[in-house]
Amino acid sequence: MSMRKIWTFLLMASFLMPAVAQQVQPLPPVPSAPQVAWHNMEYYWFTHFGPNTFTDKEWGHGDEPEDIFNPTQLDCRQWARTAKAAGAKGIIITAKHHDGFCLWPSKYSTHTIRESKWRNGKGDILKELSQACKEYGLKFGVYLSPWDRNHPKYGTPAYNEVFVNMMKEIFANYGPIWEFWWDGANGEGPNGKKQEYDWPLFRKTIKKLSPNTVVFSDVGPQVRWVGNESGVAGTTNWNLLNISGFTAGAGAPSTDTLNSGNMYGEKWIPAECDVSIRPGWFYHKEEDDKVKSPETLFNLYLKSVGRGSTLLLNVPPDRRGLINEHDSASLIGFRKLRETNFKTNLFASPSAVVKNNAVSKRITTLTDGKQNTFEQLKSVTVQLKSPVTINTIVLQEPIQMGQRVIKFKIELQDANGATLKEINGTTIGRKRILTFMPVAAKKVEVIIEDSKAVPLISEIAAYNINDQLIEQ
Ligand code: FUL
Repeated sequence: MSMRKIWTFLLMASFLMPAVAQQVQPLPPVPSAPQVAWHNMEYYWFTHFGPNTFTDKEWGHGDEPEDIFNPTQLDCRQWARTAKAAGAKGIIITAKHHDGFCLWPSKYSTHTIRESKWRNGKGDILKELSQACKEYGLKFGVYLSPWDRNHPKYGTPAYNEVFVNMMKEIFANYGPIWEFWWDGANGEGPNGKKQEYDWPLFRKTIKKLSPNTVVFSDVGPQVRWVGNESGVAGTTNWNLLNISGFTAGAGAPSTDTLNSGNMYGEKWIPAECDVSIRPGWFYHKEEDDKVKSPETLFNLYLKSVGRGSTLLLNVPPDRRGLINEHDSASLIGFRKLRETNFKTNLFASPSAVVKNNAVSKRITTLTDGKQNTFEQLKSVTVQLKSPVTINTIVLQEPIQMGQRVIKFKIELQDANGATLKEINGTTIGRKRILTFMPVAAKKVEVIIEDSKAVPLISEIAAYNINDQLIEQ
């Protein structure tokens, strides 16, 4: 072959090669496989349950008599069934809140359900819920408060061992545990002392017991707090965080930093949005009429999952030990809103042609619904056969390759190429959902204006959701 022919061949080959950027190297830090799986869960439950449910408190003092805990019809299968029907992917239960009361018969405490009259001291909620989650195909997670207002050893080095032993007990008897939740709160114990938590020991313990569990605290190691309890991630949201010199609790980075992460953060520690369906974390009858509506929950979904985070929605069982009717009605409504409004990707329809502008080639990767197929591109154009009413655009990065996009722009144009709307954004991450007042667009262009490395996009989608769900 002559030199000229070789060049022609190479040039042809480069055009024919799939634009899927298989050769692109991941940009560290990247998420671990359990972290990718965690991101993909999107929405799951928190369940606050314990003596506070019966005393109407939010923070028990730790001196509540064990018999106060007495659900009349407890049924963890009803919780799991409701969570499943509501489209949640897992449940994290408060095995021990700040009052120290254990929802399992721990050997390392005398303030547990074993000491209560409930089921003659033979009940075990962690056992029942972990089994119910398995039955309904839900992931099971555990919240364990280091702060303990009951334990006599709290405030002494021996308490760190107690905490470690409790974790060992939980992993041994109720695993697999997909997420473990360390609350950073650190107040006074029964003797008026505060505890010096041995975080390195706690971390080492879980890593050894269950390396695939994702562990939450203000600073990870696998999942971080989003910096507020209202379920809202930053419009700029990096999955990266600098943690050197920081600890969970009072030693954590500022809430602003937790909310938006660090663009050049050293570790992949994404934000989780925790928020309650009610004003309080625990069930209080007087809040039955203050349960968040399906529309409010949908809006929270946009501000958490739609900003590259996950939604940890607290649904507290009532005094019967059941998910209350008020909550389940709202949760089913929330599911319906998600399903009906995100049913049809208008960019995937046969009437839309998606082109990577760099190679001017029609591509289907971006609308195949797969996070692991992606395109290397600076800009993409979607040409619609006839004008389509759009008020929502969804973008996704293949996060397994690292988070890259710093700034993007979307232009929606009419049949004459005139700009109808321009949307500017910063990060994309796992999923970015942008809503706006509807326009009838003929052409949509997404331009990646700045990125940390070669920009990669895995999915783009457009919807025309119910206008009333859009905040102005
Ligand atoms: C906080 C706790 O003090 C609240 O009671 C609740 O458990 C919330 C999720 O975390 O730190």
